[in-house]
Amino acid sequence: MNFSHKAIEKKWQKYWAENNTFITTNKNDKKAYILDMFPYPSGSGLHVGHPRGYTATDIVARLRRMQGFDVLHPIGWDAFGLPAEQYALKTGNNPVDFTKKNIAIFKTQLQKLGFSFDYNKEIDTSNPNYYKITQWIFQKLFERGLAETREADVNWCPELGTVLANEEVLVVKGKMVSEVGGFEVIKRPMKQWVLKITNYAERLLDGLNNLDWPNSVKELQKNWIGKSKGLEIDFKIEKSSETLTIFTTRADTIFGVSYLVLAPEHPSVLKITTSENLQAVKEYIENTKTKTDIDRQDDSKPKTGVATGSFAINPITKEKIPVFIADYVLKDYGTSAVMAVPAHDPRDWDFATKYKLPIKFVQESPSLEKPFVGETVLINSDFLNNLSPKNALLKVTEFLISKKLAKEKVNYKLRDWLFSRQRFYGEPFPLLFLEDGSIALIPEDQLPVELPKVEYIKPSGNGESPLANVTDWVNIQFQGSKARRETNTMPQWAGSCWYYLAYIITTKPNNFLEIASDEAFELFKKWLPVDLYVGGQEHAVLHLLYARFWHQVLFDMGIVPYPEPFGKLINQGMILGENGEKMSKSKGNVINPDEIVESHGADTLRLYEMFMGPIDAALPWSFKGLDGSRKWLDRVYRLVTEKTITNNNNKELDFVYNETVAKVSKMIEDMKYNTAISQLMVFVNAAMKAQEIYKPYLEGFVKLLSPFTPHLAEELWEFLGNSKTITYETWPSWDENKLVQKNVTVAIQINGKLRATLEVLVGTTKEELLDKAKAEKNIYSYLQEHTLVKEIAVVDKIVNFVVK
Ligand code: ANZ
Repeated sequence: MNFSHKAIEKKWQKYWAENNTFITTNKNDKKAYILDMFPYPSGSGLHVGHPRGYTATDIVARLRRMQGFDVLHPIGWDAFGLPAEQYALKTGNNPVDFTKKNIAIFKTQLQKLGFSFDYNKEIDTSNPNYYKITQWIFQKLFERGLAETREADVNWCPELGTVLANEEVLVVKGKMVSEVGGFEVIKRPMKQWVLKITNYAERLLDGLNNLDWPNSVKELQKNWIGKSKGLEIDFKIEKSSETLTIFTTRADTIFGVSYLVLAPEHPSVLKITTSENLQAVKEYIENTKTKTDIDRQDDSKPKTGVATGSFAINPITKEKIPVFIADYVLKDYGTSAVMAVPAHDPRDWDFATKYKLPIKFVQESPSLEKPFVGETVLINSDFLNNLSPKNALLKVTEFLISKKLAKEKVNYKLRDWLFSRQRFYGEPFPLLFLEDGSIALIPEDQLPVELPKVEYIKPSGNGESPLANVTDWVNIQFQGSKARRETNTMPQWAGSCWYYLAYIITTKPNNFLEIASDEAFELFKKWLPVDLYVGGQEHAVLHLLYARFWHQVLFDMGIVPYPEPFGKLINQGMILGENGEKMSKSKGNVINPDEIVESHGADTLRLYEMFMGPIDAALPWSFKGLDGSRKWLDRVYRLVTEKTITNNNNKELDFVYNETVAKVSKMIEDMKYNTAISQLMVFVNAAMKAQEIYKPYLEGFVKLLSPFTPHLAEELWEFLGNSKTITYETWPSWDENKLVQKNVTVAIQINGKLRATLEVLVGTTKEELLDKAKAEKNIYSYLQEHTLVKEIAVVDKIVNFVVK
């Protein structure tokens, strides 16, 4: 008989909820903090990609409980966000209600999948109790000088009268236009909050060394931080008091410099531009405003620029070289000034060939027709000749520094974090702008600063947040003076920067201990760092870097005891459509998990997604595979409920059982779930063939199965005569001795008379013994000549054929 997944799943979900089965315990020395990247509760609900990561963590959480660990396995909602706001703007609704509805749908979906989350720890980043602490942390960042307002460039669309996020801007023919309407978008400075994450660049880099993360993610963070060691070298401008400081990592090429080039935004540009060149320079500067940095760095596009009319003096060769401006030099990197060496830098080569500037090779090069980037020795470089680039760099660095013409400099690609959004649906900033221009923090006992409860939100129309419309919220009296609130809100990243800490101090849903209390500190000491963190690769830099940054600040404040939040990280691979393409509504290849839970059951979905292949690989969905998983579970059900169970071990399954326990235990540790399931299948095949099954082996098998398909496992556990949940049963152990496969001699008899012997592995099954015996030369011919009436096999002992 097959089992009814609907009945079983409903029964056990109810049991778990009523018995609070997965409540976080605090009674063991060993702990496991198993964390999923919490979802954004979007209107479209859960997709089949979610359960892949969630099942992967659930398996470890369930294993750890059975191993006697205290387990923290929580879930919550990354609930502020643009889609809810956009939906609200479109429909004239309030995003708060919409988000609540979505959360309810998501939660039901998760519960139907049988994840062992402790729902007492449920959090919602848009809950005022939650963002009270987000705001408190922001105030601490402010007090520590890590948050400040700055004129920062935003994407301003004059036609729409609003600021746009980068994601809302397209680049068409090298110009920025709004995604909506295709109107021109320019960069415009606006007062914004920035968080000084760059102060932590070195520590964010350093900390990576001790993390058990995929190398690809570490590399992405390293590149994002982008540490670069080089020199700042001063070049004097001819007939002027101006000096231009450039940043270079290749000071060894200084004999090959043929011009200097500044970003159009460099502050000295207009000071050094001659009157003849002023017009062209100004036009070029205007034109640059419509370009994105990505565009400026696109090396497939021809380089452009204009001369300033001024000349600089090479501090070593004393040569006179022209000074240009060009948009391939970025304003926010280094000193936004570059010494150009066309022979050995492809960008400078393109520029120099276009504008017919001299090209001087200073390294031995295979061709003079293209730039050379390599390790050959220096030439045409006076005291650097014949040195390797590395040694030349050491020598010229020493020389320039001793002459006070340069200083060593480390630059980072990492930029400070733009922390303002012109949005309604985010955390309000907990501060006020006073009349005298100063900033006052809202006193701690008056937090949170709640979002105003408005019926519906409308855009402000002037580039500010819709909150600017709510004038009686914005303009208030504060300590006898007129004050204005910040109308921008925090970005969605804010709430996810500390949610893994929130779970630890959650006393009941959306209720928290004071984050800076002794009690909280003790709990942080117990639970941190997160032992396993699973989520999508798309968070490799932003979320994972921002959260590490906040964590390091909280560490400096003595609020958390360890410097890094996430010990081990795994990125689950994407589930593609059956056709191998990314699932998307427009392609019509989206699989709805609710339907699968209906038709095949949650256990089947869980098992199938874990059996698909390695957890970090992108793999296509297959209904055939799904059916196969269900069929196997039916087989498991029959095995446990229909086979004869015995309390005497006839040793038949000794080897395969112990092998299965050993392998599955190890494979779960390594998150090799697909091979773990294969091994469970090996056991089932062997057990199906056995005459009867030793009960402890069957129970052990059900335990091994339970992290993967918990509902069915509970049902079978109960069938085997147990009255309590399997959740806290002891994980099976194995007997090393039984893993050594020993040979035994098995006698083969015909009509009771010894005719041959067989050397076989201990535990060789009856079927195999019979097959092997029949293939023995003597026996084979004997059986050919007679009629077989009966065959008997006893494992490890004897085979007897009765013939006529
Ligand atoms: C001379 C030179 C010769 C350079 C050569 C490279 C090769 P990273 O590793 O990224 O730090 N550079 C400096 N500031 C820049 C800016 N604001 N925008 C665009 N390019 C800039 O690279 C540093 C190199 O990038 C610097 O070294 C400089 O060009 C350029 F054969 O100086 B180099």
